[in-house]
Amino acid sequence: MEGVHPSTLLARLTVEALRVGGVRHVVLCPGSRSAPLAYALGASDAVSLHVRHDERVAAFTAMGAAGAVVTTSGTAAANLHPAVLEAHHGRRPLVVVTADRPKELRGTWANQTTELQAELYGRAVRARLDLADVDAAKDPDAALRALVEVVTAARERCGPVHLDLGFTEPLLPDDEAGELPVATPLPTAEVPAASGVVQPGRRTVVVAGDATDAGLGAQARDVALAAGWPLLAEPSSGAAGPDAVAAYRLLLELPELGGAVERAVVYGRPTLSRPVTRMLNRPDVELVLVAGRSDWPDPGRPAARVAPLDLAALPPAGDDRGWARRWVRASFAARAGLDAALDLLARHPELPSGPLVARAVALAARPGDTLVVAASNPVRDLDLVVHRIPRGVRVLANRGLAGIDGTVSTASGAALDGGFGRLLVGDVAFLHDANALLVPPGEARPHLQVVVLNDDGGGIFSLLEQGELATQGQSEGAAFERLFGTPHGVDVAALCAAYGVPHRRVDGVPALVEALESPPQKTSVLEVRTTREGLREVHGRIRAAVHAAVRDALSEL
Ligand SMILES: Cc1ncc(C[n+]2csc(CCOP(=O)(O)OP(=O)(O)O)c2C)c(N)n1
Ligand SMILES: [Mg+2]
Repeated sequence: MEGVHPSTLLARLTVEALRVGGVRHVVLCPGSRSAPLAYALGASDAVSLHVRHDERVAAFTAMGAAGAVVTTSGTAAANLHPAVLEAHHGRRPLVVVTADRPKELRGTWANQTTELQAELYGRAVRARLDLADVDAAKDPDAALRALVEVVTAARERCGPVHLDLGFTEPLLPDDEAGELPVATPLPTAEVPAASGVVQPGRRTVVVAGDATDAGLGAQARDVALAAGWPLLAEPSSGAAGPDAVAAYRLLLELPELGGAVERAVVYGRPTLSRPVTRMLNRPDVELVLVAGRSDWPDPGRPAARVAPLDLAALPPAGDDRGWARRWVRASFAARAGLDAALDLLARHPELPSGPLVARAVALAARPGDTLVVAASNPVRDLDLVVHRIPRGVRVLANRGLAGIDGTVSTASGAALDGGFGRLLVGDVAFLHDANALLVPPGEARPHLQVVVLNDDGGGIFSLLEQGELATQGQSEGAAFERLFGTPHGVDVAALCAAYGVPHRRVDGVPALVEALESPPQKTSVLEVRTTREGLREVHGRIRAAVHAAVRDALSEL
């Protein structure tokens, strides 16, 4: 590319590397130093381009789309950090491209430049490249290979990667055409096909935790069904659906079910409930971890084995028919007990309605939909009714660090492919990321229905130790409200109006169901008002109803 300015050349090489590295969606924020990238992306058909103002939003949007985010230098790069950390811990591919000054201008007080940028994300990134345009211009083929290697690492190693690109002025487009090197995809590393032989004769449960690799969830379900083992599936495991045990976290509390487990075969990373964590930490429970890729994080205690399980090596179904029958019965009874408790709740609109809303959202999902669920109560409410999610629904949750930031952005990124997406989110998490609704008028707004469960604050704390303490006296209660409950009184309708996003408020289950059945085109908000008052009691009632139904059913065995 004789004659092309180095900054234009590096920008074009970067777009080529994104294309060949499998990136389909690029989210760009405006900036001057990143202008060469903006021009190159705007002129390319190789990727679809989305523009956002807010870098934190852009990064989570890119993560939701398994794509790339492109920003200018300085604090813009720092605003990507939450998504980088989530992608690291949640094992989601994310390509971060930050524009920088050439190396000689860093650390010289040049405007909007920090010498920390190239290594800003530390060990959170799987691979990184600090490349100046003048160096890329000397050997474009080598530069392209280096770029492709880093971009490809995002997918292959399931995590974030960082390209910090030093651009020299002028930061303007250069119409000079020229031969651009073309990259060929790197060969993908094979997942080693190890097989784990699981000895028969132990009371086993299959735990399917959060997994971004949907194949892992499908494997968990197949293994559970083939062996006749109960499937304890978190919503974002890829194994949600009618095969999963209903209200499993409540069943684990019972000695004849959870107490009798001798072995857990764990897929993905379970994070949602204390009964699961407690079971996995029991020294008498043998732990078999099934890793889709080699570097799944340590569960916190030594596992007996870490291996992709070979289906053929499983004990024959019915290895312990009594065990399987016990769980099947329990799950049926739990479904009925749970439904009865939720139906009763529906008749009391003055009580917290989270689990009821979660059931309606689960039932409204259709195969092919994407359902994103926020941290805090929403994901735990959905976990309770995981068996109500139809098979074939893609369920995502930011469980890497379980942050309440970036959730609306993640969901809108996940819906960028054109399919229908729905997000179930609490009010605080929604407000935290309200800027995800800030989409420039010319940009495509994804088909996303945001269901905000508005209990005016952080309901989850009522269910934790802090909430228990708050029940003990008036002053404890007042302190709790200020420090943890954090009511805000925000007018969600007015907020949505400011962003130009359609808002609708529904009261009661029939109106909710109707609104879920006919989501408007593009992005919309459906607000369900509820209360935090009585949350502990509601969960107590659900637990009691499920336990009673299950005990009853098991006593007949
Ligand atoms: C970025 C971040 N800050 C703080 C927290 C701690 N936190 C967990 S849940 C929660 C409250 C969430 O409230 P809301 O979204 O309304 O859901 P609810 O608990 O009411 O169901 C907070 C602040 C977090 N997880 N992530
Ligand atoms: Mg709330």
